[in-house]
Amino acid sequence: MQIFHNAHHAQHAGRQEMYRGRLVACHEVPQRLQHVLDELARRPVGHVTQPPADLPLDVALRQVHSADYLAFLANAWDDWVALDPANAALDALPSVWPLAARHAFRTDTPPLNFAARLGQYAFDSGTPLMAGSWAAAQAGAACALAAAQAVLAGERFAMALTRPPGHHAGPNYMGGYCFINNAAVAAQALRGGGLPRVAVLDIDYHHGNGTQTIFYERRDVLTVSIHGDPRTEYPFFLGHADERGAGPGDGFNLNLPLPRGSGFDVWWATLQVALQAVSDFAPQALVVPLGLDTFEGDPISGFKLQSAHYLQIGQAIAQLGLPTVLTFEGGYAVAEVGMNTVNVLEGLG
Ligand code: SP5
Ligand code: ZN
Repeated sequence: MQIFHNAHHAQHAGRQEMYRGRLVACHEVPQRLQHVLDELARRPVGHVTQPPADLPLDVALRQVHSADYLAFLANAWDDWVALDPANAALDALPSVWPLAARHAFRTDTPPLNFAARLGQYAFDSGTPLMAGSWAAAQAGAACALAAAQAVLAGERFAMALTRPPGHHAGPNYMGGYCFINNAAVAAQALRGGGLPRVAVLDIDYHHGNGTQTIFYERRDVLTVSIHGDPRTEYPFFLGHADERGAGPGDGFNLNLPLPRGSGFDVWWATLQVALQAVSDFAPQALVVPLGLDTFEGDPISGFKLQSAHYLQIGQAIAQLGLPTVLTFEGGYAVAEVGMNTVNVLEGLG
């Protein structure tokens, strides 16, 4: 398999995220990806390479994100520093939002103040943005696009091994450590390559809210997600079982929330439901937003999967028999994330 590695990922290295009234050390750190590369050096289950330099990246980004959001990201760091030169030493984090309440706040009058615009384009204060975030996110999207192109060219499996992750990023917002939705870029590129139906099977601990929203009214991209129940788990405001898609996309979104504390037995049984839904859709390709934060040792999550289970997960994905793009999403047990990721890839066979 081809593994497209984002050589620019470490330009995005947040210092702190807001959590319950405190700034705490970021969980989404560059060492995560380095551990996967180290494990791949020990167990070479694929060919680690870089995306080509001449990909049509801007077009691919505009197909899943709004032009105003992309312009916001491209200028965000400069605007943050222009707000106050002292900001150059700080990560940007939002602290004010246009709450969606009836007659309360407008979002059709974009504020000029950058701190306010940051709030308009971000849904949490856990996603620091710094000087290199845009470069890192763009290079990551290039990995996703390259992985899709590899699969279109006949590769059975390809992976975008990149951070920051992507599956929480929506059409016009960042959050959940995500800026550009790499899985959506890959799925859209597979569609653009002429495949009539593409399925997304999101197995990160957290609901893939951004991917769901991007494809919510479409029937050409099925979105399926297994995740911690949003009644207690992040991102809280999306990911319930009754969200089935809308308009032409009605019936083409499937959420399979599980209680915090769930172990492998219930997760595995739920995976069978997800795999059946993918099979019933009869797609020509699959995208798997691969989060390793379902691991029992994850510091911010609540499932109890063990390292050996990731081999089985890889095998089950392979048994679908579909050309498959994987994107690297969550997984914050840093010392184990390399082993768990490569276990999935080894399981693919
Ligand atoms: C891609 C992905 O997995 N994003 C997850 C974003 C979760 N953000 C909220 C995390 C809450 C952090 N809790 C800190 C616990 C400190 N002990
Ligand atoms: Zn996650």
